[in-house]
Amino acid sequence: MTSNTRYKSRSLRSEDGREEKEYVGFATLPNQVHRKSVKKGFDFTLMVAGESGLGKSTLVNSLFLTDLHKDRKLLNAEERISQTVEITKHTVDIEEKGVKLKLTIVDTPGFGDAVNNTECWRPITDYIDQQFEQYFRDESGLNRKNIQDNRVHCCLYFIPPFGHGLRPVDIEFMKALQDKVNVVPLISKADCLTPNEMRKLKDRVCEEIVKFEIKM
Ligand SMILES: Nc1nc2c(ncn2[C@@H]2O[C@H](COP(=O)(O)OP(=O)(O)OP(=O)(O)O)[C@@H](O)[C@H]2O)c(=O)[nH]1
Ligand SMILES: [Mg+2]
Repeated sequence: MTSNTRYKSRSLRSEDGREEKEYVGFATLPNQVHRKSVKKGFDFTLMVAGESGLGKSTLVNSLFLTDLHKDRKLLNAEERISQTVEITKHTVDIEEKGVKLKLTIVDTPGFGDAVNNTECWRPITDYIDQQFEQYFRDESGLNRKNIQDNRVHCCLYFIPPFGHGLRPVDIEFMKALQDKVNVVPLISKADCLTPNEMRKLKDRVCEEIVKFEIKM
């Protein structure tokens, strides 16, 4: 096989007028896929989970959805962020250097208010499973071009700052999620701790994650 048959090439005139050779062949497949997905944009879904009152909604609001310093005024007790009672979804379209990203943030109600916290992760794992099922159904359907990918890609798990590491409920919670979604543990309200306390807690949490074989 000569090089001619192996790679067909065609000439393209680039923006600055130079002649550019673009190879046509399967070697360009990665570029084609790349171009196609950049044009279409990406979907990314981030979820927050953990005990009630650890600042999940606050993080969501301050990260993406509200401008902290715009018309800032101190709110009274009722106007402050209220407790989340159901799974809520916010979507924002972000564009950076021509690459579009549809970012979805899923805020979940914290556990810990009930007397019995066994299986408190159930609503969250159910939600994740539902999104998988929805995607599966859409993919098996006729109109596969415009599927919106709502599968949860990443879950931030909030660890309370006042304990001495992970509690049994934290371990169980993360273990229930670990095979469905990428879990990223984070220590909430870290501003309440001194740098020393912070380091100790972090080391402890890392040790326990290894000990209990939690996949991050
Ligand atoms: N010190 C400190 N307080 C915080 C931080 N983030 C949030 N808070 C406060 O913690 C309280 C609870 O915050 P929320 O964001 O409502 O907590 P949540 O995790 O969404 O609670 P649920 O909706 O019940 O699950 C609020 O009074 C916040 O002002 C933080 O990083 N540091
Ligand atoms: Mg909340």
